[in-house]
Amino acid sequence: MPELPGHVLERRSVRGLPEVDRPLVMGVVNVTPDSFSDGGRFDGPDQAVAHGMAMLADGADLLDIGGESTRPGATRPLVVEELARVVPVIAALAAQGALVSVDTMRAEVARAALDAGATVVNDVSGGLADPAILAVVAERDAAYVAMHWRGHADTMQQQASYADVVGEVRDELRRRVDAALAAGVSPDRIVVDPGLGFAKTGEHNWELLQRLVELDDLGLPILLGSSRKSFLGALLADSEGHPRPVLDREDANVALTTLAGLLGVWAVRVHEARGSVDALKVVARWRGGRSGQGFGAPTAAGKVGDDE
Ligand code: PMM
Repeated sequence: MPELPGHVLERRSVRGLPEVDRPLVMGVVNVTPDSFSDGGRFDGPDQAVAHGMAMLADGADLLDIGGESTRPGATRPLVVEELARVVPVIAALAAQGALVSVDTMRAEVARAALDAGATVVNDVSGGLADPAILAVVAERDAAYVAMHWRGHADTMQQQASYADVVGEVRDELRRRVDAALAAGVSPDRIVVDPGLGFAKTGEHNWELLQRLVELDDLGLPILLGSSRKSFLGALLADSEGHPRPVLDREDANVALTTLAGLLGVWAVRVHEARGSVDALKVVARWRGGRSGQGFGAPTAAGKVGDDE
């Protein structure tokens, strides 16, 4: 296997979730009228389910269904609204055999989502918004993503202040993991996520990405969510300084998926599966694995195509 300069993350897996020699691809299905990235595009249950199925066909390993926008400044939906958005979509996708994660900070929504067939709880607050969520995860032995978070969308950017962003994110994540363990969540079911863009400036995001290996001290699989975020828009701004529009940041995100694959993260959370799946196939093949092994539909590995 070719060696990369410097350190890379230790290979880790999550009990009960697919174990393959590459990062998993988590496809995002936002069932919200106001998500910053695709708000309103998939807010009907049928469109959301169709979008999820299309991402699975593109090779996504699991689908993350969310009914609350975390866009800076967003207001929170009522619990009943969030339930009405996510539960039918989760039930329909799980019935089709999809592996489903629910993106929620609420215990009540997590419980209903698990009842509807979800197997992962992706909590952007790491248990801070609703500490009762940890007991739900523990009781159901669900997989749990603890993301780094400092406050709800209406105040989070005021909390983007760090002396050492990587050290503080690591220490704050460690406290969230300790809280999850204390609530009875199994250590082999926990994933951590630095929470790019959550109480972080673009500079903070880049520093976290540059020094990601330092989060390996936590001893847990790492999930990364960079897809469509504003730090990519700023990076790709035009000559007048206008950020690249949200739906036009995919190529840069695929580049980040490639880097994440080389570092060896556990999973990437993306709004479009195809480019990231392709990038990870390239990384897996370059590393010496079988091209495309374990992704979606089987491929004719090694087949000579018309253009070769
Ligand atoms: N980002 C968003 C929402 N949920 N979950 C995890 N674990 N990590 C993230 O980076 C993350 C998340 C915000 O983006 P979206 O609402 O457009 O999907």
